[in-house]
Amino acid sequence: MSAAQPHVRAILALGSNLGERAGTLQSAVADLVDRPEVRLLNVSPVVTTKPVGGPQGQPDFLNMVIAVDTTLAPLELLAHCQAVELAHHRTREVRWGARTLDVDIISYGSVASDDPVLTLPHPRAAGRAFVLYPWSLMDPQATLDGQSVAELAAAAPDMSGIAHAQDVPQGQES
Ligand code: A4P
Ligand code: MG
Repeated sequence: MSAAQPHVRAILALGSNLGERAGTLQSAVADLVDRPEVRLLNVSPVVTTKPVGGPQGQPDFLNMVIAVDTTLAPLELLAHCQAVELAHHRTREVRWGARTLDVDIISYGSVASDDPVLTLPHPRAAGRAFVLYPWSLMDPQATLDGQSVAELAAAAPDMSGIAHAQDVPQGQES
């Protein structure tokens, strides 16, 4: 019998700017934790964010983060996130283009990796309020590479483009 896999805490970031954004995020969270190796620990509020990079004129995103406890290895967790993206009809025609669902691994325990297939922590997370701000709302004490996530969010260039999604009236989402 093999030894039990270690439990690791991972932070996952979800984004959507096409279709039924809020419903997509909600069902993606359910799908991400719909297996025994992934347990939901915490969920951030959903925030509305201006697109960072990518083609001009793409719609605003809804973004959120979750914390999970997992026994999946890093690449297994990546494959699982990508399978959930696919299940939500994600296509990858344009880098940073509009997408129904993007799921990124922001951190996996304290693992550091510069492998382009899975870079940990996520190489662009430390400068992105669309990840950092919802993360800081979920966990005000959170740190990323030893730095306060709340302070990183406040300093991120896209912080001014962030609003609380609860401010968007129900049914007026596009
Ligand atoms: N990859 C490497 N490291 C990771 C990681 N830590 N987590 C590789 C997930 N994937 C990782 O990703 C491309 C490749 O990155 C994968 O094959 C994986 O092996 P992708 O999801 O296929 O493509 P992408 O998301 O278009 O590209 P990329 O570079 O991951 O984009 P980002 O950096 O995720 O940015 N603006 C707002 N407001 N909200 C957003 O959510 N998202 C992006 C995407 C840009 N602007 C945004 C938002
Ligand atoms: Mg991605």
